[in-house]
Amino acid sequence: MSINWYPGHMKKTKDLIEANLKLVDVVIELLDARIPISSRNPQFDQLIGNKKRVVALNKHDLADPAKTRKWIQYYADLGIKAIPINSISGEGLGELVQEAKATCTEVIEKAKRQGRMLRPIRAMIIGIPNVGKSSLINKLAGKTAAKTGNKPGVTRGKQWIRLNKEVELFDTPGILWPKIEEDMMGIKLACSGAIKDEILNIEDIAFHLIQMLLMDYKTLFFERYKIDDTITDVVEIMTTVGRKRGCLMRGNEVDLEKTSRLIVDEFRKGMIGKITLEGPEPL
Ligand SMILES: Nc1nc2c(ncn2[C@@H]2O[C@H](COP(=O)(O)OP(=O)(O)O)[C@@H](O)[C@H]2O)c(=O)[nH]1
Ligand SMILES: [Mg+2]
Repeated sequence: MSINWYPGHMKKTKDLIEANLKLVDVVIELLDARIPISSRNPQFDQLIGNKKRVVALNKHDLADPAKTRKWIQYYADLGIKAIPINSISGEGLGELVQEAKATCTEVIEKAKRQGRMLRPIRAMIIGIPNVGKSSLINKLAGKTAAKTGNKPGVTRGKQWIRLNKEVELFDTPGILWPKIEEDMMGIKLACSGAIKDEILNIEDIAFHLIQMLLMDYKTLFFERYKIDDTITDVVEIMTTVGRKRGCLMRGNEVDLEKTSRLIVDEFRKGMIGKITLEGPEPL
C-alpha cells in the first residue's frame, strides 16, 4: 500500500504549526482513542520540541474502556497525562482544560518571580484529519468562551478563544497528516475515517477490519450480525453478512462492496460495540 500525501500541503501545515507554536505554552495532542498508535504522527515530538503537552484520547465513547485504561497507564508511565474525552458530549473537557493549565505551573511561577503580569496560558490543538479537532474547539468555545479578540486591548485578533480566566485556546488547530509506516496502519486509519475511502479499497478495509475483530471482539461481531459463529473464513463471513443484510446485486449475488461499506460504517458509528484496534502492549 502506498499513500503519498501531497508534500506541499504537509510542508505548509508544518510551517504553520511551527509558527503558531511559538505563541503557545501547551499543546493538546488529539488522538483517536480507538487507534492511539496509528493516529499519532511520530513527527509530533520533534515538531513540538520541549513544549508542554497533554494527550487527549478523543472519541472515547467509541473505544473499549479496558484498553483506554491501559493507554492512560501507558502515558502515565511516560509522565504524560492522557485524558479520555468525548468532544460531542463534552465529557472530559473540564479535566482537559484543567490539565492543560496544570502543565504550565512553571510558566506561571516564572512570570510571578519576574513580577510580570499574569496572562492566561495558551493552548493549541494538534491532530490528524477527522480526529475531532474542530468538534473539540467548538465544544470548548461553545461552553464558556468569549472570543478574546472582541475585547479592547487585545491585539492578537480573533485567534484566541478564552476558555476561562486562566486558559486561552488558539482557534485554528494544527493538522498533521498521518504517517503510514505499515499497511495495517493505513487500514486502521481508514476504519477510523481518517483517510478517505476512495484512497483504499473498501473491501480490503472491511476484510482486515473483520480479521482484527475476530481476534479481540469475536463475540461482539457475531452478536451484531447474528450469523453462524463457527464460520472462520473472512470472505465467507462477509458473504453471509451481505446476504443476511440484503446487500445483493442482480441475480441475487452478494454485493461485497456494499457489504463492506455497511460493516465499516457500522464500526465507525460504534454499532458493533466499543472497540479499540490497538493496545499499548507490543503485538
Ligand atoms: N463519537 C464521537 N464522534 C466524534 C467525537 N469527536 C468528533 N467526532 C466526529 O468525528 C468526525 C470528525 O470530527 P471533526 O471535528 O470534523 O474532525 P477534524 O477533522 O479533526 O476537525 C465528525 O463526524 C464528528 O462528529 C467524539 O468524541 N465522539
Ligand atoms: Mg476540522
